[in-house]
Amino acid sequence: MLKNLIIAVSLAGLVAPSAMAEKKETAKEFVARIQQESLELAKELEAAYWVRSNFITKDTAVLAAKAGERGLAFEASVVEQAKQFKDAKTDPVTARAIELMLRGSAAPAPTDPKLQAELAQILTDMEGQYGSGKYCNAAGQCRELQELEAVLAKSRDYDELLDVWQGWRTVSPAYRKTYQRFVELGNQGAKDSGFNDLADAWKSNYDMTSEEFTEEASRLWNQVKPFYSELQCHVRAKLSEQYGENKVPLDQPIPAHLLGNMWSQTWDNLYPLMEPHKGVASLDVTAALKEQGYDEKRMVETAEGFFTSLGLPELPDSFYENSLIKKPADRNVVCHASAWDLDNGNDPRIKQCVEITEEHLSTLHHELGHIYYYLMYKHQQPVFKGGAHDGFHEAIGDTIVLSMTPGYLKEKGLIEEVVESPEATLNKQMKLALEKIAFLPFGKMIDEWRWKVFSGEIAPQDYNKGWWDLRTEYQGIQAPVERTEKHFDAGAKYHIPGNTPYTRYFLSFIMQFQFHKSLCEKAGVEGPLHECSIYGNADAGKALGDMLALGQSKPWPDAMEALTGQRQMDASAIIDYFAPLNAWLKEQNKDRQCGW
Ligand code: X8Z
Ligand code: ZN
Repeated sequence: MLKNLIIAVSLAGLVAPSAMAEKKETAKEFVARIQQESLELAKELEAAYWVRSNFITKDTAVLAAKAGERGLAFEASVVEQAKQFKDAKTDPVTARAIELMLRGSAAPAPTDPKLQAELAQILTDMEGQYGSGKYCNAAGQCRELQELEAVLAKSRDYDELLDVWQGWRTVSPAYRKTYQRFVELGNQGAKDSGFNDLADAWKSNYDMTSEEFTEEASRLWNQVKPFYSELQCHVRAKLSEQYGENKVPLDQPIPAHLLGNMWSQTWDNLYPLMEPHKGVASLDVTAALKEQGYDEKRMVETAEGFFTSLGLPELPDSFYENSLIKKPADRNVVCHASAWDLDNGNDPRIKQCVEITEEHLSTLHHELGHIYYYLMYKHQQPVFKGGAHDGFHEAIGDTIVLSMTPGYLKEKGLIEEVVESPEATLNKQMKLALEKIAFLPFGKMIDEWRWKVFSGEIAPQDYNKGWWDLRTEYQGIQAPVERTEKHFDAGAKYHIPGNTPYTRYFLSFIMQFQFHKSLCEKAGVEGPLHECSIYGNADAGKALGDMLALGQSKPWPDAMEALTGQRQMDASAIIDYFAPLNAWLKEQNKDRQCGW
């Protein structure tokens, strides 16, 4: 999350007048100087942001905004300087470093110092408002996001769900205007850094042109769309049985509050309603974690244990000392899980308000995926510290989770028995598809919305309409009650006020199946992919570690090739993985009218 800001900032450097005055600096000297300066600045920024996210108060807002301002000033100055080396004749490593310095960050710095200050302030405020958001209902009961999410996950009471769904969306209208200003400032920063707009800047991070990237993302979406439509059709039919056809009509998009998740982004909480073969091979890991008295630390250690089983290093002691893994009772923190690369790779940390559930265990693996990337590219120079692209960074931990098969869970004592039968396979696939396939259109549409907002195609007065149009187009869902331009429903999702680009997750969800497939091949595991676990396999661990160690020193197709032998992102691995479920869904849907 913050990683990007830090990396963006760590690429930045103050103009050093002494270095400029005398003989002209070479490109290589320039890169070395900037990286040195960036390490100094990074220390200050990391400290300010970490403390801010751990204690949301008026005072930490001052510190974080000030630090952010310094970061943006730094970044603007580096971009300005790096431009003169853009086409310099130099060695390939230096050329790559310069190219990376000229890429767009999540919020590129405007050159005007006043605007830098305003942008830093806005980003701090929006994230703080999200992080401290609460919904108090008519009875005066106030709840935070995680409590509201728990209701969405468990309740099947239409009205209770609706209350909570609407309730969380009372927080975001407060920063709708702020977001509008952010768009102006972000676009200004993008223009000052040499891009058409902020969308163009975001799309500059993939070793291809912006246009090519837009095409590439659409191509991948079109690969998976037919499968998603089958899943949506089946889930709608089941929800219609549950809530009645008047509440869930069979020819309309699904009401968004019934999908078990605050943003309808993953639907695995609906598994009990969707289980194809009732009672076959229980997969209730949450119950086992609770029964066995897991606490937050043991949850983290369990995740670490998977990585070390692959021959990757143990986490440093400082990781456990400095991370935040338990929600503090008495203060506001940004609970949205994140991984941080502090002190130049020497003090990695996570921040997650861990709950003892299977979902949180998966998220912990996700976060440790980021941490292991940090550890493995620690030796790289700062400018090369980053994922091959941001989707790679997001995919590592999730790839590991794909190896948490019933066989693995049994070994860990988290399920009682491994049942091998076509029925058991379908159950397992349904549960995973409700997470992984349901997510794909959501992963795609978030930035579809932002790209249009940044380009002006969605005007400020249409933010909410534009949002729901895309929600319906991509996901086949709809708002359960009338929404107006007083609302700001996009802003109810962390990554909007947190300003984290989102296409990375869409790409990650596709690539993690490619990675899983290749790692299973390296591990020499035979049989279907959905039964493969690389747990304990050093060959797979070595292949993974080698790719991570590249950081972003090479264009991403090189990293992809190193691990998978392919130079492209490709959805055939995810489609093949789910072949049994896909066939079953088609059969279930054969007499239904699918589509919305
Ligand atoms: O934000 C995250 C991670 C941190 S990078 C917890 N994820 C996305 C989300 O929660 O919306 C992971 C999957 C999608
Ligand atoms: Zn992540």
